Amino acid sequence: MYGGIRGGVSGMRVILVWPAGMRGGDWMLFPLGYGFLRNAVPCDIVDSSLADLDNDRLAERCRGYDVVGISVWGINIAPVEDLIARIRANSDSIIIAGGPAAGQVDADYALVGEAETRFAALIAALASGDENALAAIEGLGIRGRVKALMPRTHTADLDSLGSVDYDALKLGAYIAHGYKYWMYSLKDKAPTGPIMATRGCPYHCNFCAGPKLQGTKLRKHSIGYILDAIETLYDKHGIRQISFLDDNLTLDARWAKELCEAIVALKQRRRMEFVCTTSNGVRYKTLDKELLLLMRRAGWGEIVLAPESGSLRTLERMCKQLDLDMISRKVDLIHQCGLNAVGFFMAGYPGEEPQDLDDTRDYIRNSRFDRAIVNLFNPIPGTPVYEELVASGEIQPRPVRLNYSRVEDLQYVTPGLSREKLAAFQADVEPKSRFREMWMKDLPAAA
Ligand code: B12
Ligand code: SF4
Repeated sequence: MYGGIRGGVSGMRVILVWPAGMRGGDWMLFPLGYGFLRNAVPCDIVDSSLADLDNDRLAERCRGYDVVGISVWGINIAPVEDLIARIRANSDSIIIAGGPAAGQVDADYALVGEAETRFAALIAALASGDENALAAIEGLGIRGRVKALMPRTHTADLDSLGSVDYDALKLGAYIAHGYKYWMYSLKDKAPTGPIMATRGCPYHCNFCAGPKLQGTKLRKHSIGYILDAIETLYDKHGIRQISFLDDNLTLDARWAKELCEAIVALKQRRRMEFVCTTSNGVRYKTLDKELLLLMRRAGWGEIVLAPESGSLRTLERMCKQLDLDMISRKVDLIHQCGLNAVGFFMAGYPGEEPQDLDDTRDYIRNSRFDRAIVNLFNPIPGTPVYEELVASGEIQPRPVRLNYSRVEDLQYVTPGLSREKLAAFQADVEPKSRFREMWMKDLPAAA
């Protein structure tokens, strides 16, 4: 286990709640970020979806704490607003919002983006009542006074943030509640354990908040740290699917090869059997035959790529910086290495017209992806495209529920299209998006 920064004993009683909205019909989000925050500040953690607490009972549960921390994503803004009102009606706890959409709710303080060090500094400043220390916290939002901003500095040494204590986060309870997915081409899903091995992304896709939240420099945990987490998940929690949550695990190909080699060696030495996934996708450019074969040997069964569109016009506006022909060649290479290829696509990007949707549909049909996953565009606060749409008056900067699959939930529909056209596109493309039912267990054994 790796230690972690400690905010010291502040005397503050702190609770982190994982509020409503982090669980849907067939999915649930695991509070990995809380695993790091609790290394920085001693605190209790309560997940409303595990404990089956409605907002009234959750607010009651927070009573007696000096500080209540709440994670806000675009998907749970309304329930968080409701929770904040109930906590305020019940107690005078200080409410701190964190997470990607923290700036969108009416908390006392807000920290958007990576927060371990700033959270420890905030609790210390609140405990001491030192206004100067409060003012020195980068990007801190203060209710009615200062808007929360994305941090520009990020922790360079990720290992210094400490190991995630999966026991304390009750990983077993998540698995019992069905937390076991995000591998698209595997039929029988194994118990899943999440790891974030790197943070940061140097690309600037206009629709994505990743680089803003975690910076544009790729930072990596040490390979020893990652193996340690894998062994803990395997031995203590019976995990057989290691789910890398990274934005871009393979961006530094040399390091990714070393990581795969280390996983292969670990598996051989300890006779372990597990699969690995990178379900958020990887950039195609650094994938070569050597890396893909190593990934296959380490336990990958599929590689997810994100072309996003078959329209060159749209790709340009997205600032995706990708070459569709090269993606097609990479898909072939992925297959040659005995892996499935999954593609992420998006429809309804600002400025799109029916021709762009046709281009995307044709690209998907002509591609050799084993499966295509099509989402609808919905603007995410904090991203360049969101700011552009607000500036042009096309959307109002008000909290909305992020949803990428239901046309009726879209905050924005580009003028060249309509909800009907997007629904027709979904109906046309989605049912045909599994081209090859080539499931993991049918793959040839790794070389
Ligand atoms: C992994 C991931 C997922 C995983 C989640 C796995 C899990 N945890 O169970 C999966 C794939 C399931 C997922 C799903 C979705 N995701 Co996602 N996801 C990410 C990703 C890549 C990393 C998040 C993560 O786990 N980070 C690791 C931990 C350590 O960091 P963290 O959770 O962010 O927590 C840190 C800070 O945010 C902060 N913090 C968080 N909470 C709190 C609370 C307090 C009180 C404090 C002080 C601080 C704090 O401190 C933590 C430590 O630094 C981010 C992009 C990114 N690079 O951040 C997108 C991201 C968070 N996802 C995003 C979105 C939109 C989604 C979806 C809604 C997309 C969809 N297709 O529907 C879904 C939601 C589920 C659903 N089906 O509806 C957006 C969020 C934008 C927004 N404003 O809300 C992001 C930013 C990507 C993007 N497109 O820009 N996602
Ligand atoms: S979509 Fe992927 S590559 Fe583009 S900025 Fe976000 S994390 Fe980086």
